[in-house]
Amino acid sequence: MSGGLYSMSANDFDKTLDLTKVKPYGDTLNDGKMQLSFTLPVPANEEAIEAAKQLLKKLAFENPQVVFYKELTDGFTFFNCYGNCKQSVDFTSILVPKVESNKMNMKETDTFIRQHIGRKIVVIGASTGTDAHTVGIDAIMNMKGYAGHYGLERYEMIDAYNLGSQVPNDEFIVKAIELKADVLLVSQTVTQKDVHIGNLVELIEMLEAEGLRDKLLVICGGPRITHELARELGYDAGFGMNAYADDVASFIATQLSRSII
Ligand code: B12
Repeated sequence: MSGGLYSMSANDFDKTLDLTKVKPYGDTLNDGKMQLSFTLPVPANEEAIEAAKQLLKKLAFENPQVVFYKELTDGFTFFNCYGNCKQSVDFTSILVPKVESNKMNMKETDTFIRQHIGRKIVVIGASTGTDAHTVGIDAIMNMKGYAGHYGLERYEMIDAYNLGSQVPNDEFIVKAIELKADVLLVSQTVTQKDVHIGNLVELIEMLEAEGLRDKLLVICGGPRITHELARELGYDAGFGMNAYADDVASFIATQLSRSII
C-alpha cells in the first residue's frame, strides 16, 4: 500500500503486514508482544505474581511474564507484565469522528477572523466543577503557549479570558454573559467515577435553561475527551491529547464565520 495515511507504514519494509489483522509487536512484526501495567489489592509476594500471570492468561495473553513488581503500600502491588497478544484488529475498517476544519496557524487565523468575521472573538475558558487541573486549559490559552504553539491570549483577533480552575458552571455562565462571550472552552481532566460527564452535561443543561446554548460555541477538552463524546454530550467539539491552540482557534474561526453568513 502506498500514499496517504499509509505512506510510511511498516508494510514498506515488511511484506507480512496485513492491515486487516493488525496486532502489537515487540521484536518482530506480528509477534503480539505487549506490555500491561496494573495494581492488585494483594501483598507483594510470589502468590501475587502468580495471580498477575493468571489474570493475563484469562485476558488471552500467551507466555505471560511479570517483569517488574513493587509494593505500593501494605496489601497493594503494582505490576509491569509482558505477554503475547493473540487478538488483532482490522485497521482498514476504523472510522473515528474528528473535528473537521482547515488548520491555520496564528497569523492565518487572525487574518481569517479579520476578513470573515470583522471583529474580535471573545473566548472564555476554565477548568470547571471540582477539577483543579489548570495545565491543559493554560496550554490552550496562555500567551506563552505550549509545545511551540502560542495560546489564544496571543492572537490579535481573540479576546481570551482564562478563568482558571474549579469554576462552578453557574459562575462560568455569569461570566460568559458579562463578557459577551462567543465561545466557551471547558477543560476536564479528572474522569474518576465519570465526574466529567456529569459536569459537562450540567453546563449544557444550564445554558439551555438560560436560552444561551444556541448563541455560543461550546467546546470541551481534556486527556480523556474525544470529539465523539463531546458531540454526544451536546458540545460543538471536543479536543483530546495533543490538541493545541491553533487546532481550536481554526475551528472557532471557521465555525463562527459560517454562523455569521
Ligand atoms: C499535574 C497534575 C495534578 C496537579 C494539578 C496542578 C495544576 N495546577 O494543574 C495536582 C497535584 C493539583 C493534581 C491533583 C489531582 N489529580 Co492530577 N495529575 C496531574 C498530572 C501529573 C499532569 C496533568 C497535566 O498537567 N497534564 C499536561 C496537560 C498539558 O495535558 P492535558 O491536561 O491533557 O491537556 C492537553 C489536552 O488534553 C488538551 N486540553 C485540555 N483541556 C482542554 C480544554 C480545551 C477547551 C481544549 C480545546 C483542549 C484541552 O490540550 C492540552 C494540550 O495538548 C496527571 C498525570 C499525567 N501525567 O497526565 C495527573 C492526573 C490527571 N491526576 C489525577 C488525579 C486522580 C488527581 C486527584 C484526584 C488526586 C487526588 N486523589 O487528590 C487530584 C484532583 C484534584 C482536583 N480537585 O481536580 C489522575 C486522573 C485520573 C482520572 N482518569 O480521573 C491523573 C491522570 C494521575 C493518575 N494517573 O492517576 N493533579
